[in-house]
Amino acid sequence: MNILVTGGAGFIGSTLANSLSSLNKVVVIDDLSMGKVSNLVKNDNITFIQGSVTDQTIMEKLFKENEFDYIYHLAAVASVADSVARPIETHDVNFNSVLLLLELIRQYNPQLKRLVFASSAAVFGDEPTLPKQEESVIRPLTPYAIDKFAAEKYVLAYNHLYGVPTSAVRFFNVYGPNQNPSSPYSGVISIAVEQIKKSIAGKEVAFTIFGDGEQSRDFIYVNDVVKALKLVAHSDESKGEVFNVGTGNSASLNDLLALMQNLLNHQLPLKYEKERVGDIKHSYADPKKLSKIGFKNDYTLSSGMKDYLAHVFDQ
Ligand code: NAD
Ligand code: UD2
Repeated sequence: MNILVTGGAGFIGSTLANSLSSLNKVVVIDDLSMGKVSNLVKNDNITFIQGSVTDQTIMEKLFKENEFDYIYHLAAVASVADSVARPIETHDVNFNSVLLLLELIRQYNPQLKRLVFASSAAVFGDEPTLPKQEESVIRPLTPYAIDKFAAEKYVLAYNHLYGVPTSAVRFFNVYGPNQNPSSPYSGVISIAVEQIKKSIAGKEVAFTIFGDGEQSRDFIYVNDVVKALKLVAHSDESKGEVFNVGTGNSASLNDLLALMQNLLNHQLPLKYEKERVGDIKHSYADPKKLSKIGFKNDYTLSSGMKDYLAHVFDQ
């Protein structure tokens, strides 16, 4: 199969591209604004193109030169904070690129078997009802969340309007190897692992907890996210549908930090600051719809964390 992974040098994208590359030809396009080529395994099945999904010339050339069987659109500015600071630029990536992609598929890739679009649990915003089902109240609060929801709607509309085979997935809080800890808004687990690594190496660090640490999230391991992406892409019942991708369990930040410190037998110095503006207190998915098409997560937070730490400390 010939597969396109946009944002394929990023955290989730590279994990997906590496997994697909054992049996498929994979084309990765990424502008390396967050991703790294070193995230990708070296093999002849992966073709890397450095470029922006917003660049019409590059994207048109890509579709003139390839007939894709599957497309996973993961390219995005994945930072909520960035979207608040730069709404116009992030709208171009997080929304306009999706519409461009849909039009290119319509024009050049009629044989496509499926486009899977990466949306986010951010679309739910701060409406407190839990667990989150696909039909739960949508209350996007930031340009990132608004763009994700609008893009989701276009992706699914192209299925019932033009017959383009599409699906969308809303990731909850994904963690695992290759997650870039470099930004203060990187995934909390990637930041905590980075800090505990420095602390074990004897560096003077302290992990900052925004609030009391009782905030909870549905942390899903990246290997389970890749499994869900492939399942949604290949399932007949998933066409034109959106799926929440989470474990259905939540853990507080305090539980998470305790788990990490127990697994590494190391105390991580902590400091407390006030809650981040716009932070939601609790979030977790109702995984029913995804389980109905056969999904079952392989990792608990404990086994996922063990696998992640093994990658980090064995490097
Ligand atoms: P990431 O930042 O590692 O991956 C995004 C990739 O897209 C990066 O490699 C980046 O360089 C690339 N990119 C950004 N702008 C681009 C452009 N204009 N052209 C081409 N490439 C571009 O983050 P991730 O966590 O792997 O996110 C992947 C997808 O999943 C994103 O769409 C994100 O919004 C979504 N998502 C992630 C999470 C999570 O918990 N990690 C949660 C919800 C949704
Ligand atoms: C996630 C997504 C965000 C958006 C949001 C929607 C990531 C990285 N973030 O934000 O894009 O989809 O969900 O709900 O995918 N925290 C600390 N200390 C730190 C870092 C974080 O206390 O150093 C807290 C943070 O304030 C929050 C929790 O940890 O309460 C989780 O933070 P996060 O950025 O990993 O994820 P979240 O859910 O806020």
